Amino acid sequence: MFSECGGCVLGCGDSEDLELKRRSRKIDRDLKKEERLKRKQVKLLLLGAGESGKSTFLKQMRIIHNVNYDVTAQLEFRKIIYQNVVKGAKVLVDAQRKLNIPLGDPENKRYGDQLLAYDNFSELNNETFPQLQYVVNRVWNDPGIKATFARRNEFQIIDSVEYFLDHSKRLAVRDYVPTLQDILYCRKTTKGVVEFTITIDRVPFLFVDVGGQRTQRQKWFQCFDNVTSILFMASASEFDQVILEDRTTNRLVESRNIFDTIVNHMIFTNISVILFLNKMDLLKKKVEVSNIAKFFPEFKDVKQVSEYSKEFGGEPSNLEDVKKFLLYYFISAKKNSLKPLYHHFTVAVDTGNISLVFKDIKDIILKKNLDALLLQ
Ligand SMILES: Nc1nc2c(ncn2[C@@H]2O[C@H](COP(=O)(O)OP(=O)(O)OP(=O)(O)O)[C@@H](O)[C@H]2O)c(=O)[nH]1
Ligand SMILES: [Mg+2]
Repeated sequence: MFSECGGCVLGCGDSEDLELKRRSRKIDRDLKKEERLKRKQVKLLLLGAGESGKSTFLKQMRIIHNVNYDVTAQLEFRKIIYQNVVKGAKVLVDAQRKLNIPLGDPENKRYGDQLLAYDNFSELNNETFPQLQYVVNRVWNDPGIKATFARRNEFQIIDSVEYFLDHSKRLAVRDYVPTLQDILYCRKTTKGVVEFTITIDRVPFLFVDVGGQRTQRQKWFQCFDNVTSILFMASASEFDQVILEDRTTNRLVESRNIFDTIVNHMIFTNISVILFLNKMDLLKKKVEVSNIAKFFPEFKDVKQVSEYSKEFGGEPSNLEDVKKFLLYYFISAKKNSLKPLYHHFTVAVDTGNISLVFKDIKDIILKKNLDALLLQ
């Protein structure tokens, strides 16, 4: 008798034949399982300009859903945090000199010189940073540097520099381990595409985090398949700043242009878009010192904000008026009035805030996913 595979002719026994069949059935089962999982999977695409808070949002997802950072990751953050602090202090000294702002204490000039000469960033660690902390602190506490910092919209500096410079002493100990808050403030530009899956309510959520800077955006298209929802991050506090890439284009204009492309893109016709007007903590401080109407003259003209029925002629120092304008500014980019657009005002570094916001959007997303599954 020949077995199905004809193996006996070659001298192989029935048991080998059975083993082959068993393996083949297992592969089939695994493939089906993978297929089912893929269909059930929620794919969330994080989009938005550079520094809008996409990676910070993903960090919050890990924190909120208890996907801990291991020791290697924590130590990696430590290194980047040290770089954030020293580079930030160095940018401030450079700007103070270029803007011709006098130092409060002329003695601090030599500390500034020391920082400007420093370029050993790859060597920064828990042994080398403590040696520099005094220099960093002297510089940061100088009134001239504080005056420079107040004009930070005129040059390029990361938003978290204030947080880290205020905490530099705490970071300058040998056994320093970044706290979750430190990790949230840690700034590292995303290059390429980062995928991370978290199982939430027994559903696999695949978060896709991309780099938002101009050179990174050509990589976005490779992630556009099978998207459940788009989480679009816009930094609301950047209305008086220009982008790093060309140092000319207003950051809010850049952000809205990207939003326009995404929200009106054919491929996303049936995809829900959730807009996050992020960095509300920074916007709150910003409206007190910077007049949005100077950068967006239409601020004064906006009389009717969709979703808000009341007449509107804003007050630039009023946070609520500015929020309404920003919402209008983004919503008005959407050409299809029937396409729903959800929005949230967020502080991505605030775990409590993002936890509440995510609870809200999770329901929308899961419902969308269920609808899609039922349609299949
Ligand atoms: N104060 C404050 N800082 C924020 C907020 N959201 C993000 N940040 C900080 O802003 C910086 C940029 O955030 P990222 O999450 O790296 O921005 P991104 O969109 O991933 O940027 P790319 O990777 O370049 O596209 C980080 O230092 C964050 O800590 C916020 O709501 N408030
Ligand atoms: Mg990023």
